[in-house]
Amino acid sequence: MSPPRKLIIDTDPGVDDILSIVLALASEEVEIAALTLTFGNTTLDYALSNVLRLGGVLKEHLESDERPRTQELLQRSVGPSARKIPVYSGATGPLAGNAFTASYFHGRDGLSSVSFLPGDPFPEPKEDFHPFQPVDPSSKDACDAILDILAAEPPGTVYIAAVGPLTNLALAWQKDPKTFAKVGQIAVMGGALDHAGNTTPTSEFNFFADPYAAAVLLEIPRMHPSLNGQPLPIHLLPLDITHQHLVPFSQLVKSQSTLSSASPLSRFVSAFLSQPRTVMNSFAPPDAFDPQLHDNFIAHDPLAVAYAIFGSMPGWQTQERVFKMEIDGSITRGMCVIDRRGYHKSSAGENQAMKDLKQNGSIKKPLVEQDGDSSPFPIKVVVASPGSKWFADTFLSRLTL
Ligand SMILES: [Ca+2]
Repeated sequence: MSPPRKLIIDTDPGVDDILSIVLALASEEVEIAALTLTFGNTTLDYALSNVLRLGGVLKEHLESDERPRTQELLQRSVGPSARKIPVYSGATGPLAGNAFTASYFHGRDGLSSVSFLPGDPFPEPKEDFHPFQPVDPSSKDACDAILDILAAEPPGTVYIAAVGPLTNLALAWQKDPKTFAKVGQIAVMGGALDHAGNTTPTSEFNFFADPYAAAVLLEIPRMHPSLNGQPLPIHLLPLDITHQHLVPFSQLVKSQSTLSSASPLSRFVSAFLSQPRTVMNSFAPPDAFDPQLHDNFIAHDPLAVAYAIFGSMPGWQTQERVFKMEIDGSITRGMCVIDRRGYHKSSAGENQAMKDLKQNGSIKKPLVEQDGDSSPFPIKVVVASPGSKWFADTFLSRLTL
């Protein structure tokens, strides 16, 4: 087997983030080069605390769970001789505009308030943070960590799974586009193209949280001098594909009667999925709750990380799409605006009213202006996976709950 691919996970943990980190830790196909943290589902301090809590749980899980499968999957990345994974803190808010979190869905701490449970059953480890090593942001922050890793490795070898707002990545691109362009692939969980939003009627959370950063990365002009005519290798996984990848909550969450005999990781996951499960269940029509239809975890971030791990497997398909980011619309912030009029070039369909608006200064995007030709690259969008059953089976078998 070839050596594991280096993977940076840029993340705002967050319940589905934590599950996606476990998936990567249990996958010998990749080596997590770093976790880079951003605001998003929660604030940055809770994001870091949640990762450290996961570290404590995984250490206990590996020590107490004697199943060969657990040892086989986790010893390499979590065991005592494993290299510690550096955790860098990054953006505390978007490139511009107001900061929002998703506490309504993920809880006050981003993990269904597990930090506030009586007796603190999943504490931050006091010492020996296996498998994670937090780095003081005053010595190196997430943006510089991303650039340093890319600078140190051969071009095209480092992949990034971006499962939070894109702020850290946009800052890294703006700071040093030439180094950033060495990235092998960026699997981005974000956006909604032909699917409804999940935060507003039009917008998915990560793009809503920092539409400016999304615009910076997704609207890079094709003639940017650092790109040598090639697009950044962004592969977008919007809600259109993540909503096709569900895992029944009953497979992730232990019932009350089996909880006491469950593994440490299973108890942790059961605790932090409580709020998202309640919220998801509440979306069902009051008189027609059907567990098969309504009691499912939507695996947004785990699917993006699965793509970073297994993306060369047969069954994945991509399609190029062209769209523009709405950055500050009063009701459409973070929307992926697709020209559905059938024109081939985004500018070809502009009418005189749009041109007048641009000329008189009513339309301006100072934060996303880039050098070079203004027409953006089409974005590669993931439209099919090896199957929702393949995904759920793989995900569950690697979680070792
Ligand atoms: Ca996330």
